[in-house]
Amino acid sequence: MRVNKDQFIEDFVNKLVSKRGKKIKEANLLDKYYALASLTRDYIAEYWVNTNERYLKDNKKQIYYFSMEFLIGKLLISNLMSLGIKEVCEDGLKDLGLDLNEIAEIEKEPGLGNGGLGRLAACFSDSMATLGIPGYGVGIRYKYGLFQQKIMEGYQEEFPDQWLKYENAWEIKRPSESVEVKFGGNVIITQKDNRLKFVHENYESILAVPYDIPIVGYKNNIVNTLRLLSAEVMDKEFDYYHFNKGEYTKAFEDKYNTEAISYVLYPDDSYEKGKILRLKQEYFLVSSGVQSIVESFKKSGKHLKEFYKYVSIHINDTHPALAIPELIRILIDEEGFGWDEAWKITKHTISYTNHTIMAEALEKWNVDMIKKFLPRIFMIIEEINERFCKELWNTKYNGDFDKISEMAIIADNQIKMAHLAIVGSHSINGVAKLHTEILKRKELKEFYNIYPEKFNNKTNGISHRRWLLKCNPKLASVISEYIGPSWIDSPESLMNLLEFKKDPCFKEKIYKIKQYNKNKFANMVKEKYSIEINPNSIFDIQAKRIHEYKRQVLNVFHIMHLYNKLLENPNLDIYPRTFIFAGKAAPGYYIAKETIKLINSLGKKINNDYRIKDKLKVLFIEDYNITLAELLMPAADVSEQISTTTKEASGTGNMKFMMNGAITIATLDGANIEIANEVGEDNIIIFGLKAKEVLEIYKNNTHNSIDIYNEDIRLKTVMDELINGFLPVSMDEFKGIYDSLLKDNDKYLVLKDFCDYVRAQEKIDKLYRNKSKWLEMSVTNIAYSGKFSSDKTIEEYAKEIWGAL
Ligand code: B1H
Repeated sequence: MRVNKDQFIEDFVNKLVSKRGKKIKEANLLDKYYALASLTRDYIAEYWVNTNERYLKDNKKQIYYFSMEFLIGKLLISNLMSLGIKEVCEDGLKDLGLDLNEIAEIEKEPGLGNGGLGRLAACFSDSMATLGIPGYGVGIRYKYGLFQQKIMEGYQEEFPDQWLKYENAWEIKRPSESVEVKFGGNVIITQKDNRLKFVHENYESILAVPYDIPIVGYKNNIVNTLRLLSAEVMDKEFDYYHFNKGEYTKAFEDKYNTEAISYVLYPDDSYEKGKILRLKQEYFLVSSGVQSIVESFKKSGKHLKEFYKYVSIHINDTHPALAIPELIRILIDEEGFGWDEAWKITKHTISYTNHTIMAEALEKWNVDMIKKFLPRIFMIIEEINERFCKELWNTKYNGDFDKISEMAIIADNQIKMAHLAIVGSHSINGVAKLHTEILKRKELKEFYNIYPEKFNNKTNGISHRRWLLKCNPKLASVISEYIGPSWIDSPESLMNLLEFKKDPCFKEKIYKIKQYNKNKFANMVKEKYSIEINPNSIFDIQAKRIHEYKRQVLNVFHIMHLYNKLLENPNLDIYPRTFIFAGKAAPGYYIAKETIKLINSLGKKINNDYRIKDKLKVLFIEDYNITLAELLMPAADVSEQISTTTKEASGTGNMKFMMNGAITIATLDGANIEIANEVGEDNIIIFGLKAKEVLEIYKNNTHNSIDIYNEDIRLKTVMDELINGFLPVSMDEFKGIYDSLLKDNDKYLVLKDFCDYVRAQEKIDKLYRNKSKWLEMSVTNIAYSGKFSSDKTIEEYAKEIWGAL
């Protein structure tokens, strides 16, 4: 859009008055933020309306991305950038004596996601808008996002995330587009004109109220919509009968129970929950989403028979998989279709992404629970299951009861959501090549055998606009200076940087920018934690959820080993390193929480040990979120991507670090493999067991952690230090971690990979000393990172899954 500085200043000053009732002099930071955000939304509005109008006219396929999580991050700066008016605003504010960054900082981040899966949904929304794909995000407007993490005495403590405490400047509430979602009750079956009719009775109604957030395409005048749904009571706000009797809690009980559905995001990443409230959340999202889509499709005047030609519904993991029976329900019960046609429409409409193969994360719902809360949906799932099992019997597996019950959607009183999602959709994709191969050859092999055409890979991607252009403006501008700005529209042209990987002048600039970003980070650390870190040390960062399979403990063991070596010989030549950790642990995940305590205990010991002359520092930065990630990625020298091979489906942090010039130390897992293939083995440090070896170990149970413990004295020392009073905690503090590694035979193969990890870390130490070589590696990583832009990923989804480009 176009606005000049004077016009902007006038608009802003007027907005302060109209929106906040204040003149500049009296306005506080919050007033200024809300005035600016509200003005930005006004600027967006025109394009938003036009986009919607065009989508309506265009007759193009509409893509609905259903996800329980959208981790979009702060929006003010990125919206200004997308509108192309960030500089003008910055200048205008400066004239008023104001600082854009200071104002933008006060925005509350919507923490509506746990990690990679939620952030992926946000990057995809960004890419769809920028590519002009008519894409809608559909999610839940949780009143409380992912908990805020505080570290107290080294332990994680959780606090509610009150992101809506004031107001959300970006959203528009649309009560008139609310829909009714029904829970519980019973289904009456009657027969009329030779057809069964299903009538749902005695249900409880909940209103799904939409709030729309604009998703602004990058300088293309397109604004897509993220629709978040909030649960409200249908009509009765409270019960006067109880109120009059003075029973206030009872009077408001229904309201509370209803609204609880959209109160809080479940904080367990990749971990089975099986909670009734979560089931209600999932159906709430899906039912309101599908109903609205069908309604608006009908308004277009087209026949529902053609629904799938104009609508794609993509489900982000199985969490929204009830979209399948819900669409069938609407088509049959409300629109009068027969089963066969409803089934065909549904299957052609829905596509599914699998994000994990870990057994504990595969969703299963108890049959009785679904029967009770979603009686009609249960009947439909039963029907799908019966027909599917019959198909198996009649085609491939006649008489093979074992095979059929293994593949069934309903078995052992449980509904397997992944099976439902595969059977009821036309596409299932994994999120990195290795992950997809494991799905096809192992985890979902039986399904691949019967539906090979449904399986495909779509390696994840990240928005290079947020993860380079926005979070590392200095790097972005030097890149543009050397290769021109075309990379912003076509990120793969970052490859043109390769031409300069040996150019000393360019490399020096890259070095200076890294130092600038490291200093910025060091200043934050000093201010917040009163810890001095050396910006000339290697910043070695592991930022992600705390999980055993991600192996923060392997990182810790290496640090302890270095520390032991320094204690033995304080003059040992170790390049100074600052090890930085960030990440949240699921509140109920004991070992993950202990890992946080372990990192902090080690930090306490090492950071205060004058003997090692500041050669090592260990930091745990609390409350990892998008905003912190935007500060961390640009400051990293080393990116830790050290999951047990085969366990990390893809990873996306790996791509963000690489894009900001960090060198990756990695196992050949998830998308690390594809990163390694791009940059070549000289530009990434690979270690550890290969997928084949890990699968072999798991299959044949050939691994014995006690043997490794006894054979490697370095490892034995470190392990013993967990429980012998070496760390400033009681001796049994880390017994859980210790036992998981020895007694429980180290499921994630930390001990097995330790030796090679130490070797790889030594290589990093050596490489970093060669500044010229290191910078060449760094530039090479940035150059190849364009491959991992979510624009490219989304293009593939659109062409190969949605049929939309
Ligand atoms: C990923 C999840 C996940 N995989 C359940 N699975 C959740 C599962 O609240 N839940 O119930 C939430 C999240 N998240 C991650 O997805 C993978 O571990 C990453 O490897 C991958 O990069 C990311 C995006 O595909």
